[in-house]
Amino acid sequence: MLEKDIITKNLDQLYRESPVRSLSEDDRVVVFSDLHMGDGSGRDDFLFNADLFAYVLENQYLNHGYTLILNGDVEELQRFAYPPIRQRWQRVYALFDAFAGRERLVKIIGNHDYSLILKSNRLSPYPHLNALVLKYRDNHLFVFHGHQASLYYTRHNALIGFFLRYVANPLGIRNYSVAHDSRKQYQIEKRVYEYSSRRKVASLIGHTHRPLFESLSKRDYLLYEIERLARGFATEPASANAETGKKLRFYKEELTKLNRNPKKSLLSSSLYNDGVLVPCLFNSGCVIGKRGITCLEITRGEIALVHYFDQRVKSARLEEGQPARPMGDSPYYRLVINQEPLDYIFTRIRFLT
Ligand SMILES: [Mn+2]
Repeated sequence: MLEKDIITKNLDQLYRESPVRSLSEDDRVVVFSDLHMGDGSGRDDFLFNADLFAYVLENQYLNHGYTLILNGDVEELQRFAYPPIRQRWQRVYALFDAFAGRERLVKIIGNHDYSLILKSNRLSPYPHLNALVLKYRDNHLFVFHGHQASLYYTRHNALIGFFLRYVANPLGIRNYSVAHDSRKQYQIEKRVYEYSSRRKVASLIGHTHRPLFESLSKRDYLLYEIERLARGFATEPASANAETGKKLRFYKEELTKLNRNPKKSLLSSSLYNDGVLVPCLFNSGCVIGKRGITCLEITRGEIALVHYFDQRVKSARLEEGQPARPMGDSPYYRLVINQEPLDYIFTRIRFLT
């Protein structure tokens, strides 16, 4: 059996066995993944955005009726034991508890916190799912971490865990994971893209730490925007030209920067280069980014990719001329990167596949 076929079979099984929840226009959902919470030491990747994350959970989501979906790799159990994580991040767990107390917490397993789903494991108080299907009208959103699209992770996860905990950790190797291997990242995204497109579902994953909206990476998005802005430049009112020109130059610079990074060269190939783009793949990104946090939001039948950041990256983001909104009196900012109605997305999935 081909590797590709085994993965299709695995994902079909994952899908079949997933609980299904209906999603209405009144429902609000936020999806975060890849927190990689550790023990608070210098080797803990979660530390960098921990305050920002807690602030956002409490002020943007908890008291506004959102269901919190944690889509895998919440605890970094391949490098740390569970008790010190729980001990160090009590404030964050108190927030998870508050969502759970209102029956608005869904915790999905990833490859770095996999042991928590085992029946013998009594460490975590939350139930864990392998995946969740959200049913919106007649359409389906398939929410899972993403490592299931790689035989490498489904077969060797325990071994990788051993390496990270007993070899990489003492040597001070940080964040050794799929997030830093562009070839694996690309393969996983490509497989989930192909699967979702074939099954006519929209998949919401994490795992690769790369935010994706409608199957578009940042590079694809920049190319699209440059095309669109350049096309509009000639026909728009002259008064808008200065602003459009500024954006064009900025996007061009960002693209040049991306292209200059040799590690990213593989990722420059689009996921859909063999045909028309199908907007069936979304990735929430991660909580441990050096440029802040990204997540996926679903409200009023629309899905959005949202970026939260603080003053450490503020100047860079605001220069882009995008409407980042300061959050209350906090040093934090919220920026909706992209937003589309689910109906529009599923119409395209239906007709383009
Ligand atoms: Mn992962």
